[in-house]
Amino acid sequence: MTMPTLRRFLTSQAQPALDPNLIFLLEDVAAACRVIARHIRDAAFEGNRGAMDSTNVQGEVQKKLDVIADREFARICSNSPRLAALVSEEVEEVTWLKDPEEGDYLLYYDPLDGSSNIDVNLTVGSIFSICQVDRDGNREVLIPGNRQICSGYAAYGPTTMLVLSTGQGVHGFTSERGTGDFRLTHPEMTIPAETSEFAINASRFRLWDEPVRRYVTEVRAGKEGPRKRDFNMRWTASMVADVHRILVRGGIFIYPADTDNRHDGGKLRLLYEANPMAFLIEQAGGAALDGHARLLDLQPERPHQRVPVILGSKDEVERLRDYHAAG
Ligand code: AHM
Ligand code: MG
Repeated sequence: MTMPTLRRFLTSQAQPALDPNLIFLLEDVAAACRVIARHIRDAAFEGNRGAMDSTNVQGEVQKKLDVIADREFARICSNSPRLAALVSEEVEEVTWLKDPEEGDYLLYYDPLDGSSNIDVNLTVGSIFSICQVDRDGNREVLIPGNRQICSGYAAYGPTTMLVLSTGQGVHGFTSERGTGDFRLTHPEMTIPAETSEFAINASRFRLWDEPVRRYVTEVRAGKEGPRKRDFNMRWTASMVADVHRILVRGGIFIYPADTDNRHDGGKLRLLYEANPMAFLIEQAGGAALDGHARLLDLQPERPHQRVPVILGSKDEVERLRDYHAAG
């Protein structure tokens, strides 16, 4: 069976054809992810386990690998000929590499998502999103997710995978041992509309609003409850791993606003966590909302803005939307 490499896929299978400078940028993102995978694998030998003394822009304790992953993303992708700016979870200010007239693309990324899982050797990932620069020459990065031209993630698990969409479906690539090349192993990933699996940090039950409590109470009641079937629960505390599972076998992922995080807007960040994942989920036939509105239609107000996130199999996401609408 032939499994095209990422380069072959991007250069010959995308219809309409992709801009070569976008392909160069995606190849740089893939290279950064390969390098980050190596840093994660060898962290124990290179003194890179554990936390830094510093906190990041969000006031969160940074792991050494958060800082390394951020540095590698910036170092490798800054070479891309038409990349104008970087927006990273780990960096407060937007990094402008060029004047908007001299670049075409904006790259948003969470260099190492789920970093609480690094030291326990569970799957972590990198998430990225690409938008086009403002044609009027403005230094603007607050662009709604419906204008993303590409998004994806790398999952650093038992295998290193890169899953992406350029608006023509969702495709998964696995890094081959030896060359490290990403090869197309999961073409046309789609999410079934129906599911019996949910993902939420259930320890926060007491903090949730009524619609989320109602939904979770009903699915937990299983066959004997109003849903009349048993549901399974999974929560890895690594959004990449949870979203990857949903792209492979369906499910719903919920990180709602609650009484503890509402003053921040929620937990997950809009530009480099919610939007790229929402783009993938919709491209795979699922739905992605903040409870009421489509995530991709939200107008960002700040680079590090947080939002509630509900995404995955359409029927379940819409059911939870209806519970929110009912109050
Ligand atoms: P991070 O970017 O600081 O790693 O935070 C994002 C992560 C997501 O990967 C995951 O879904 C969530 O935070 C886990 O939250 P919790 O610790 O409440 O389980
Ligand atoms: Mg993150």
